[in-house]
Amino acid sequence: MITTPKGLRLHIAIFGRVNVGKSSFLNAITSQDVSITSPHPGTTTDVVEKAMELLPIGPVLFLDTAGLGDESVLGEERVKRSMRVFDRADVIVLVVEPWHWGEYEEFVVREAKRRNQGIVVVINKVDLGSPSPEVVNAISKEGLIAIEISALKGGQEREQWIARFKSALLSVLPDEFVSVPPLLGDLIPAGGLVVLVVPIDLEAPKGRLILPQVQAIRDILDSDAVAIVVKEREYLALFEVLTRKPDLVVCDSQVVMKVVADTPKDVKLTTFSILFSRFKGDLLTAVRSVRVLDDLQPGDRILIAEACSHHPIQDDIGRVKIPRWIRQFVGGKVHIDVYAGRDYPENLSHYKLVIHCGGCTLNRRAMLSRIQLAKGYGVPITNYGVCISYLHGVLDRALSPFPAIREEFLSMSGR
Ligand SMILES: Nc1nc2c(ncn2[C@@H]2O[C@H](COP(=O)(O)OP(=O)(O)OP(=O)(O)O)[C@@H](O)[C@H]2O)c(=O)[nH]1
Ligand SMILES: [Mg+2]
Repeated sequence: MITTPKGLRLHIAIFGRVNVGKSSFLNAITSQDVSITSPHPGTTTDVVEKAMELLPIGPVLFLDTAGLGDESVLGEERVKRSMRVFDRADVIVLVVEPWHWGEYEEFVVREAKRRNQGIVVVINKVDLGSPSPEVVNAISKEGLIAIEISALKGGQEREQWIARFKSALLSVLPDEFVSVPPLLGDLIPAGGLVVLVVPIDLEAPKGRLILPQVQAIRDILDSDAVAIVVKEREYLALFEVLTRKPDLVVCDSQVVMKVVADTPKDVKLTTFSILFSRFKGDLLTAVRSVRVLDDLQPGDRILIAEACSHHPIQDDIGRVKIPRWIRQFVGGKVHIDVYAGRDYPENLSHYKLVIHCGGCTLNRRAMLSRIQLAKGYGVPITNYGVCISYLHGVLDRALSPFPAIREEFLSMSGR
């Protein structure tokens, strides 16, 4: 049942000339025959609305409009109705054919820009031909994001272009439509006790804690709970002075094995990076993807992506430690590319797996967009924390605060 009021849904208006495949696009996305399609131009005559849950974005309302043809008269009632949709939309999807960009497209882009609406260009029917240089140039001149699709194709191809569409959509939609799950507040009772295990090693910045640790402390305080911060060396001794067991233990991924060993079995335990996988991204996707590590062959390529470009230190986690653990795990030589900062390869197709950092310096929208981009290439994407715990054989334990995801992990690994 759809209960979100229309006003809280992201309104996505689909514009395009007659017959470009607007309705076919909508039907493919919704996996339903929501809107009638036909080879005859002018099939959609009134605005067709379709509300749905478009994960990971949330509730959306698609508005499929009647296309304009060169013979359309701007004053026509049908055209007026389509134009009114502009005022209701948060984001515009402009569907075009690979060989046609003209006044109509310029008009839609101008109207959307005037209203500060995000635009995603969908170049449909690429099964009939690649986008012409005119179309490619016009899109790049306008600085627009475009994806190429074939709305009629099904199966994996459809799954992948839908992911690419979501990635593009995430990069243009207004911030208020990106809902952010709690960091850890929902995992603890009010008045609860959380222990944060924070190593102070060479990687720790001088005189302060790092962002995920600070955010965790703040979230614990906001939840009216108690935060205890301790290094891994003092962790075991802490239990001697605690009068009750903690409700949750969160540790740095790099000390997860020691912390697992030192923590009573019935205490929930996870890592900062796993918390961030949920907070900024998609923990379930990260957990499903990490299993790829089992099937890696020598010669396979992996991408390690780090959102910030901190100064790499000698024993850097992304550049040195994770690659070393992976090579030990795979028992052979895998190619590992490391990208840091704003750099993120446009083409991910030759990677078997992407391992992304927690993304504490990215906003959720950017992280989700990167995840969808990888899915768009059919490439599994996991996160540092999930990967490190998996490589050390303790992911099962580190998922204990997330029983549904842990169950899925256990069923996947047949353990
Ligand atoms: N070859 C090919 N044909 C497509 C594709 N997508 C849609 N079509 C065909 O294009 C025609 C028009 O599709 P519609 O989805 O009705 O297009 P529309 O933009 O909604 O058209 P109007 O509502 O008339 O403006 C239909 O015959 C579709 O089967 C595609 O990716 N490849
Ligand atoms: Mg239509």
